[in-house]
Amino acid sequence: MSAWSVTPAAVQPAQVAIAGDWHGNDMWAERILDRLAAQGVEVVVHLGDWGYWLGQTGRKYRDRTAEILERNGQTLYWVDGNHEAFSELLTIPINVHGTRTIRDRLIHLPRGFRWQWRGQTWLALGGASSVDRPHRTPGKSWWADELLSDAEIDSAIEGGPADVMVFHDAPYGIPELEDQLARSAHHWPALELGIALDHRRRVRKVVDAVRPSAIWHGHYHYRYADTLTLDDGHDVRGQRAGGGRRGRQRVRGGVGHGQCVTQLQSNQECFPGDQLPVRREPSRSGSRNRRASGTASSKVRWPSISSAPLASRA
Ligand SMILES: [Mn+2]
Repeated sequence: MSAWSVTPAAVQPAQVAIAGDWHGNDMWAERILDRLAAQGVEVVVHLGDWGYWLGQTGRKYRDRTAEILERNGQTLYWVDGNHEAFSELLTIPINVHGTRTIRDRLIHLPRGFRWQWRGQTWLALGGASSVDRPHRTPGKSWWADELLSDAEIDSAIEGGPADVMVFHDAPYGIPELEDQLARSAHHWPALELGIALDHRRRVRKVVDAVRPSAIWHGHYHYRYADTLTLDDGHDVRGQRAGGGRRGRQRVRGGVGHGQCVTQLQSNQECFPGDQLPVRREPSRSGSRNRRASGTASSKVRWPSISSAPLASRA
């Protein structure tokens, strides 16, 4: 049995899986976690809409997930999505490490939580808007807390630069995603689309300030990889995680010594060789950056994960 911790920094995995949007489906959870276990993956970062629900349904899902994690020797760290029961989740106290222990091996990463994996700073930032809000009941299936607050955004920015960000929502301006959203816009009320757009712009504000090289997000149930170029030319590459009906999608990723290589895999589909480069600040990069570039054949074995990272290429 591997060690686990309520704080991801205490675990330094050679490989991590990134997943998203299980929506409380314990069959998806088990299938994905078992597959990852077979690949030796012990740490999963989940991008939200993991499925913290009210009542017995929610409790059973949490118990079941914890059982699988224990059996497999895995730990799951998750950021909140929009479909989580915030009225209950937020009452769980934050521990001294800054996380919430939902169950053993099942750890919630609050908005703005940061940690270090192998020299890279990761930043978690949950939240998103529900475009189907008119069909939901406040306090039972919808919570105003789903949206990032000004304070959360300010706090995330004040933390300074990060190398990798994990969101539930996506930053505004990723061309492939915005195109896809425009194609599906007719499904949703204009008011809700406006709120969603505003929320992506708020997430983008964080990305502009934090300048990660790579991001992963969930929420949209749309799988892609694209590059977001910030105003100053800084590139951010990313994809969303598998989810919804695509719950079996996995993306493998890992963090190596000063570099991060990911393989994105969906069933038999594979996006090989995607790289998460190290931070490109001149003061710290130097030889490490050069070594990182182009070494898809890392000595570290990269697992597959279910979401997509965005990594920048210089
Ligand atoms: Mn969502």
